[in-house]
Amino acid sequence: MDTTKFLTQLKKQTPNEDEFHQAVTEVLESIEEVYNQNPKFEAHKIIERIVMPDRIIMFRIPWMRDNGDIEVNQGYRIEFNSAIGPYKGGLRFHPEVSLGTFKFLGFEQVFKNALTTLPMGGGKGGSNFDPKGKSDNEVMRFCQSFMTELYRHIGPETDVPAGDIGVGGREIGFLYGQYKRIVNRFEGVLTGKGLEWGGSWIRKQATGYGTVYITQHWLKEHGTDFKGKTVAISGSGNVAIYAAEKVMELGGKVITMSDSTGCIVDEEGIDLKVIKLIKEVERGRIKEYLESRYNAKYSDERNDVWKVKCDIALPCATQNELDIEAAKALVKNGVLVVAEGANMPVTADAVHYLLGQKIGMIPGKAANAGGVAVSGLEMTQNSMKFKWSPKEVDEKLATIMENIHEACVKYGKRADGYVDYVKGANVAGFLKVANAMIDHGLI
Ligand code: NDP
Ligand code: 2IT
Repeated sequence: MDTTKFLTQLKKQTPNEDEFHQAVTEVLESIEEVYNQNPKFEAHKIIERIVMPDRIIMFRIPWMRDNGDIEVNQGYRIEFNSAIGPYKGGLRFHPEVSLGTFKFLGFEQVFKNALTTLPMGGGKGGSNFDPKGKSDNEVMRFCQSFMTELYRHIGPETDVPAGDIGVGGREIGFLYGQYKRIVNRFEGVLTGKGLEWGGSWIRKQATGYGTVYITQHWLKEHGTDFKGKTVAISGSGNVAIYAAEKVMELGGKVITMSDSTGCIVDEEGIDLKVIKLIKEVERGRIKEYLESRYNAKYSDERNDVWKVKCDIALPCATQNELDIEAAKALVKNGVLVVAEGANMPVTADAVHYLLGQKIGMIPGKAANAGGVAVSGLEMTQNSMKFKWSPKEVDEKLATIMENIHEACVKYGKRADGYVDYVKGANVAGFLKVANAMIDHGLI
């Protein structure tokens, strides 16, 4: 495979999709060796096929503001690859998304879902709708309009969406209600559902917990653990909050968190009760933390989270939030490991730099796979019409994260003993999906 030539061609065919190109480049660089060792991949044109979604659905979402004004947003669902199971992946509501954003997220999801060992293909979707500043009723009307189009494309055995940025329990509730109303069936078409109506225990916590579980394995391999470690976390949403919770449970100290407007540093250790109140209940801004914790500091530069001295960095906000400058600052301050709670939060040059410095670098498709893994377990429970206990789900999540860690080590270990988790995750995910595609013939 001539990677450079292939990428040049891809960029020509899919202009203005930088994030997608970034995600594809990383995978191609990682798998080049294994691809060239197995001529069957080239013979079956696996690369050409795997970078092209099965289908892209784009639709109009008209909805009405409380004051009667009409708004129109763009909706997307990328059904990327179903070689190993129904399309599965979250919905993102954020004003800055584009087709390229959803293609990058859908592409990543294909390999991530393969790593979980559960039968899930990859998909992603959402809208440029911004839930911030909207009333509950406006969010409900938007979700109902979104689902009125999306319902015809999804189903428990076809495509199972979930949450992502801007889509949490409230949105999943409104989306589910509208789906059920249209199809007149109570079925597991979405994950992240409420605990009283088909949701799984631990789904809310799963991504953050999983990120910490896999980091725990990295630390163990290096003869240490979370006890007494200082941790920098970006974001203060679903992933960040539950990553922080698990770090604290394991004896680590989280000293910084952020949102899109700024970051806080609390050297005494973040008080998570305050963060949960501001973010989960009041839907407020991170700056409000200072009203309860007078010794904390605030900066309106959100990426200042990477300037603190820490042992472990968990970027849990959004893509490309940790750049080369931030990576250099972290290394200078003695960071041991960076684990991506978010999808692709570390820029490509920063990833290369961290790998070059032999810092632990656990990529999102491994580190944040716990969320979709428990979504897979939610699907299983829905099919069985049964519910496991929180302990059972948490144990299964821990085992899945341990297996993902093992897969990364298996395929990422270099001759000098350093484990390139980026390569390991990409190769392990790719082999599973590529082999399934070959088994299915030319489709
Ligand atoms: P939330 O919406 O709950 O939280 C997102 C957090 O990131 C908020 O603090 C938000 O700040 C911040 N953020 C969002 N967009 C930006 C931006 N453009 N610049 C700076 N900060 C931003 O989302 P999640 O916690 O669910 O998702 C966080 C990341 O984790 C995403 O990359 C997502 O794809 C990934 N992920 C999520 C999973 C899940 O189960 N939820 C599973 C696997 C990965 P503000 O409130 O100011 O916007
Ligand atoms: O990026 C992700 O893995 C998610 N947003 C979760 C997807 C899911 O289907 O639970």
